[in-house]
Order: sequence, then structure tokens, then C-alpha cells
Amino acid sequence: MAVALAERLLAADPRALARAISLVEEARPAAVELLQAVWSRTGRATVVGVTGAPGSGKSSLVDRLIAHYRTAGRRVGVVAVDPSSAFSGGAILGDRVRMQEHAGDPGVFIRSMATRGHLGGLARATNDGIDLLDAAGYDPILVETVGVGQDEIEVVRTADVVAVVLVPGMGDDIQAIKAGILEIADVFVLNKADREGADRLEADLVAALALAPASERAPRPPIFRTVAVRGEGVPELALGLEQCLARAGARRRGTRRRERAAARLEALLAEGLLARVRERVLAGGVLDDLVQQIADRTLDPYTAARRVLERVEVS
Ligand SMILES: Nc1nc2c(ncn2[C@@H]2O[C@H](COP(=O)(O)OP(=O)(O)O)[C@@H](O)[C@H]2O)c(=O)[nH]1
Ligand SMILES: [Mg+2]
Repeated sequence: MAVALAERLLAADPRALARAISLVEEARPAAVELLQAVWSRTGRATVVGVTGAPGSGKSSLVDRLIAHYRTAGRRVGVVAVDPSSAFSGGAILGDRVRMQEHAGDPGVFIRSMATRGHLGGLARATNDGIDLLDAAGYDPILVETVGVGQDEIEVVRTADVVAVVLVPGMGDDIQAIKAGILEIADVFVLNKADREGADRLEADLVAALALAPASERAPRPPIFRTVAVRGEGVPELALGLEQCLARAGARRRGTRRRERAAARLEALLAEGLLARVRERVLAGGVLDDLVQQIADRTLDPYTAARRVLERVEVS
């Protein structure tokens, strides 16, 4: 079954792709076979991460970027991990109209994923989804995530290039969004530049970035102003993303890909080892006993963990 599906996927059959991503989301055993079968055909696409607060205009930007890449003749894949994503069929009329624009285009594949409820985690489902789109020949692959929460940041952190979207008047305080998200930006997008406060936001951002001195290896991220709903500034942004990729070069691409590979392998190992420990050491009430002792304070958690680990034979 997986082989036939893999063949259809590699031939860029959109129905096979949709099916494959569902298998991945549901963490079905067939998904593993499928990924194994197509793995050697992945790693070709450029992955562009777009992240920012809900409502900052990520989907609107992604929509305009799709149009930009389509004009250049590229086949575009989108994975949107955002509960408020326009691509999940948001109720706003404008969103539906935008979606329809690309709906009939075989050169565009858009998939939205829920932020919760993935067995094995959101990061795994998203990374697997990216690989499937990659195997099907979509390039670039745009990944939209809300820049809130560790899971969501983890998902885009290792994209080949990361755009962080900010909007004027967002709590009027750059500090509020500083944690974790400023650090992962290769490029900043000040969207909704048609609104008041864009100058102030840019000044605040520049001040915040000045605190972390730019080195040659990590230049200060460029800042682009956009009005996504009108497409203003989007060609400049797309060019900025290209330049960033070109400037960073093969070395950073290699580093990011190794980071992504390491994170994926470690996540699978952690999951697999825990399952093994549960099965081989903690079954038959052993886990409950240990938990009770820790809760009763007759055993400390460190000693408990050490005892369990001593009984695990890894190799
Ligand atoms: N005024 C203005 N509104 C925008 C702009 N970009 C997006 N919006 C609106 O902001 C809302 C949220 O946009 P959306 O793309 O769904 O944001 P997301 O949640 O980050 O994906 C929608 O109503 C958009 O029409 C912009 O540049 N200017
Ligand atoms: Mg969205």
C-alpha cells in the first residue's frame, strides 16, 4: 500500500499527498513506511518559515508570496500551523476569496494543520508534512506558524530562512514578543504598515536588535515593510528572502538541516526509549509504585529515575 502511495506522491498526485499528510498527522504505521520510501527524494526544497502573532497577517503574506513564486513558475507548497489560518477556511469573506484564487491551481498545494492533537507532536507532523511536499516536488515550501509557544517556534526555527512578522501597536511593547521569537528571525516583516505606529515599531525593533551586536556570521536581520492585503512590499520581501538565502550560503543551510535532523532523531529516540522503558521496566504496576513513593516523599525522583535507567539495557 505504502509503495503505491509513494509512487503517486512522487508523481505529485495531490490526492495522494493529502492522504499521505493525513497518515502522518494520525501517526499511522503506514506513514513511517511512506516516509522511508520517499526519503531519498527529499531535501531539495527551500523551506521558508513565516511566523508571528495570530492576526499579524501571515496568511495574507503567504498568499501574496504564493502568487509571487507562481509568477516565477515555481510549484509552491504551504503548511499552515495556525488555528486562525486563512487557509483552514476562515469565516472572513476576504480569506475565502483569497483561498479560491489558488484553489484550482495544480502548482499550489496548501495544507493546514491543527496546532493540537498530533500523536508524537506537532513538530513531527509538520516536519513529515514538509518532507512529503518536498518529495512531491514542491519548492519552495512555506511554513506558517503562530510564533507563540515552544512547539510552534521549534517548527520554524530550522527552516532555511525565517521571516518574523510584527505589526504596529502590538501591545506597544517589543519586550512582549522578545522571548524566543526575535532570535530566530533572519528577516523581519513589519506588516500592516498602512496603520499608525509603523515608525515607532521599527524604532523599537532596531533598538532591541542593537542590544545583540551583529557579527559577520550573523548579520542583523533586514526589516521589510509590507501591506499584505494590497501586496505592497511583497516583491521586496521575496527578494530579501532570496538574498538572505544566498548570503547565508550552503554552510548555514547545512547547519540548519543538521539541527533539524538532530531534533527529529532525538525526538524519535526519546519517544521510542520511553515506550520501551514503560514496557520492559515499568509494566505491572512498577510505574505506579514509584510515582506513589515519590508523591509520599519516601523516594526522591532522581533516585527513582536512576533505578529505572539502571535496569534499561539500551544495546
Ligand atoms: N490593514 C491591514 N490589514 C491586514 C494586512 N495584512 C493582513 N491584514 C488583515 O489582518 C487580518 C488577519 O490576517 P491573516 O493573514 O489571517 O493573519 P494571520 O493570523 O497572521 O495568518 C485579516 O483580516 C487581514 O485582512 C495589512 O497589511 N494591513
Ligand atoms: Mg494565518
